Amino acid sequence: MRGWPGLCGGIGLGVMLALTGCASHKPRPEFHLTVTSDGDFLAFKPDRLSVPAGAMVVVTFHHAGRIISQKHDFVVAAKDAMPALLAQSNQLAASSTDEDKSFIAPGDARVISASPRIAKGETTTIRFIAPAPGDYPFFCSTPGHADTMRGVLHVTPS
Ligand SMILES: [Cu+2]
Repeated sequence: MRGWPGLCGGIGLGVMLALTGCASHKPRPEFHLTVTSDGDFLAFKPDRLSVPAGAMVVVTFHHAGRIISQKHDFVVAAKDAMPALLAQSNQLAASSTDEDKSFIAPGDARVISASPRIAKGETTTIRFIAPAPGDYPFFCSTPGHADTMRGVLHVTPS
């Protein structure tokens, strides 16, 4: 359940929070972003995102490939964590034949949020609370993809 910040935020629907409130937290502003793969190219569109610190970020990610058979995911990582995570994803991929398995280990503290791996034509959504201001890498963990399938999440002071 990486990326789900607990029950209050996890319910996540602004409508629900508006109707029911939340006993322990103030509702956070939601910030919706849409990201796609660049068709069959190994790239994200857009590859620069900007969100305010502390916002509930909702990213809808769509695999827009029509030919490519490889899956994509959308992983947001802590600063400077991408090289180690990519090395680990290569190891996990080499030891697994499960096409659906994530190449990101569950509960990895270096990961802010990670989507499931999705096939062409599929769409997935992740939610996470924007961290402290700064630039954070996002990438696809399928081995080799992050050479070009990467971007920067710019978190601004709220
Ligand atoms: Cu990919």
